[in-house]
Amino acid sequence: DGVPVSLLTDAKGRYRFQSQGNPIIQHKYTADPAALVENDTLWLFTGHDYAGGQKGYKMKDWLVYSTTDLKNWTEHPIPLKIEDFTWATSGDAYAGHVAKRNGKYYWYISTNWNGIGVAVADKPEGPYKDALGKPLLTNEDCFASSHSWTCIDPAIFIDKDDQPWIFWGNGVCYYAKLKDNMIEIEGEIKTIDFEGLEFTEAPWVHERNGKYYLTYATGFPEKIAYAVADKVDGPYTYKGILNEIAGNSNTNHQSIVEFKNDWYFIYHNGGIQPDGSSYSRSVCIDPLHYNEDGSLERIQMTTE
Ligand code: FUB
Repeated sequence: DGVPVSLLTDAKGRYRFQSQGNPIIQHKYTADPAALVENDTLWLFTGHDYAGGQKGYKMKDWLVYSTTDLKNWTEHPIPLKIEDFTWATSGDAYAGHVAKRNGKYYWYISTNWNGIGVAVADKPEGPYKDALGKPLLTNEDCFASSHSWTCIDPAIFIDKDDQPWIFWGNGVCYYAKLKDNMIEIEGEIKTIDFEGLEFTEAPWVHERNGKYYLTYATGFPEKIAYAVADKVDGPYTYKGILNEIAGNSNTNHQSIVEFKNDWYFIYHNGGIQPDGSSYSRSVCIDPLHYNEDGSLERIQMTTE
């Protein structure tokens, strides 16, 4: 990546490092975090930006990290590349999200321009294989948008009744049910709409105490806003800004998870000096706090 660090990997190609605070990964540029908590391990799936100086996204593979304490991390061998999707090799490895179901791990990814795909693996660290050989969703499924990069940023939410849902979009927030097999859409594709919604991209849904939180990037440069509902498919009520513009990066892209009884807000900034930027981003983690009424305290971005 042009970052001066020599990677000492073990026999399985894993690299172990200690995070020195935010950004948590300093030897590579990482973006678009999506976390999955399984037992005592937090799995972190990210995009991978090229190193500094470039104008425009250059992202050709995705990365996977694991930790049990948010301090000691393992970087696993590259689990998935844009070229693994034969129908999207000209695209870029935009934001994705991994969900576990029926003992398998499903990685939903954006290819920019070419649609949203899904890859499957037996272990969270992969290796992952294209599950369909074609996109799961294309621009044609995004009936309410007119621009060519609208079919991006998938986020999965599996509800208490075991129903999996997929949210995605740029400019318009789309959602649909997934079938139990996780690789087909069930029924109609719909759009999220509520007063105050100015949706740029990066939807993420989580649930706490029976309330459903839809967080998403708003404006550009992006802030993260949130809305709350009693059901996963709404109606949602806008609640306000959760995270400010993330220093030196036009995009922000959050993931929210509970890990060992605490909640975390995971996002990216352009914080590595001197080359960090909107196109050479770095993943950060800060605590997420709820107020007694279920509203969210604004994120305090830290370097700790
Ligand atoms: O990383 C490429 C794109 O930038 C993502 O798909 C968006 O969410 C934004 O972070």
